[in-house]
Amino acid sequence: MKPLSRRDFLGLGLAGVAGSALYRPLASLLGAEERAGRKRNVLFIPVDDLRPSLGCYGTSVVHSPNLDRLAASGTVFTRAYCQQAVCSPSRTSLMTGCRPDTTKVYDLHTHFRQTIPDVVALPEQFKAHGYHTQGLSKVYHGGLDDAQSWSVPHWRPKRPGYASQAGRDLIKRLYKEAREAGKDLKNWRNRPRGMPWEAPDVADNELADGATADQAIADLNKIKDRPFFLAVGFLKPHLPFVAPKKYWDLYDPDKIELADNPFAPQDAPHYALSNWGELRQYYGMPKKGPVTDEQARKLIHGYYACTSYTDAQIGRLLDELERLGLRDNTIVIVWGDHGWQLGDHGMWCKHTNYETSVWSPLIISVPGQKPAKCDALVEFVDIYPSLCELCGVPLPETLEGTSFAPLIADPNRPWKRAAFSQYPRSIPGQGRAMGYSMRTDRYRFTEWRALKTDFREYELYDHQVDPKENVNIAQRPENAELVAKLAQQLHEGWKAALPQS
Ligand SMILES: [Ca+2]
Repeated sequence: MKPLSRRDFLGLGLAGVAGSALYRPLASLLGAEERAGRKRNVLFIPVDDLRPSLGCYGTSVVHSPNLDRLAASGTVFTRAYCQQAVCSPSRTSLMTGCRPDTTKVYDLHTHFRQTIPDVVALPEQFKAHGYHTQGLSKVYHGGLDDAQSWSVPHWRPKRPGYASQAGRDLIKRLYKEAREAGKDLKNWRNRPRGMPWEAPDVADNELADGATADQAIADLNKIKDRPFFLAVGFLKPHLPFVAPKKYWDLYDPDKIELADNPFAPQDAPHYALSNWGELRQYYGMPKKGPVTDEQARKLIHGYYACTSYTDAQIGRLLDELERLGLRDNTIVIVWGDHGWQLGDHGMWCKHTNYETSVWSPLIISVPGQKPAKCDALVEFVDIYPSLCELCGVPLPETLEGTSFAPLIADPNRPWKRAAFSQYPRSIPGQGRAMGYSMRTDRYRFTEWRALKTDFREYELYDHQVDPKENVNIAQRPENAELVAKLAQQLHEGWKAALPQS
């Protein structure tokens, strides 16, 4: 393995000064067109709630041929972590290049323009450096778009959430009942939810993501002759699991396997788990207690069907890039905004610090690169500087991530010592708290820290023997020294975990 020299490391920060000597280590990644001075395009694809259950991540039961073919031409990051496992905090961190303790966006209603108004968001930085930037569907969290990021107004698909008559009738009835009960439906928390799944026999573009792919294809044809940063967000596999029937038919319901650890991790603090209230809001889901095995099987089936539906839409974009002759000058990056519990630890949805919530898919394909799987620890906050570096766009000084471009050239080089995530919680008797979590090569270590008291509690999982995080070993006397060491590393934070020379 080639060590990362101090000079290389400095180069990561300065590489945006395109043409500087420090950019040379990555020249092997540049194609003839870039060397001739043509800017690379970026096709930027966020997928809502996509966990790394994909063929290219070794989950052969899931049909993801298009993401697999993208992976076969690029780098699959097998250990990429989001900074907070819920839509807006994760996306805000990624899009601003700052961590949640800097963005102060820990929830679904705070906009980063309220907390860090002057930050230059990723598309905005590209826009300021000669790119046409355009956003379709969910890029920032719904309702929290950032107009100054885009060269033209953001576009949103207009399709109903349900496509079957029964599904539409149900949601209509639930809204009517809520209105009659005097609920304030302007507050999204009060809005009724319909069925958690549906398999309508409709064309792809009768649902939102198919319509988004149509729009993206039309826009690619309009913008193909100028440098572009096109962000195309897909909504599935976010709940409700509504996908055209043909994607459900890819899976045999009798062969759907349930999680083999439907229990809380042994000796874990009870508040570390989520009560998956997001799923419980849907029609027919239990208000408390577990779902039935039959419901679990249907949920997993629906999640996979929605994954395949989005995979097919991404395939259409890749085909169009090829057809337009853009593939050899366009970086394609796909990321899921966080993981998802599919019954793991008896939980559903995200909202935790466990591996199942923070471990997320990240695939990038850079023209001319050597395809690879990369096991280095990378963070979503690294995406901003990486895309800048790969496109010769300068890096703002506010960024809190590190460009992983060197890993695309050399996937085995030494890299970060840890990846960091966090999640706020209320702890009974202690009030508001933050769980700070760190993934090292071997361990997941989490410190739960009350914000107004001295309360601290720890979780420690040894991935070498317990990759599913089933047993918390933080309280074992023989691990006291290890816990102290990891706590110290956690407190030293991300700056101390950067690649060393
Ligand atoms: Ca999400």
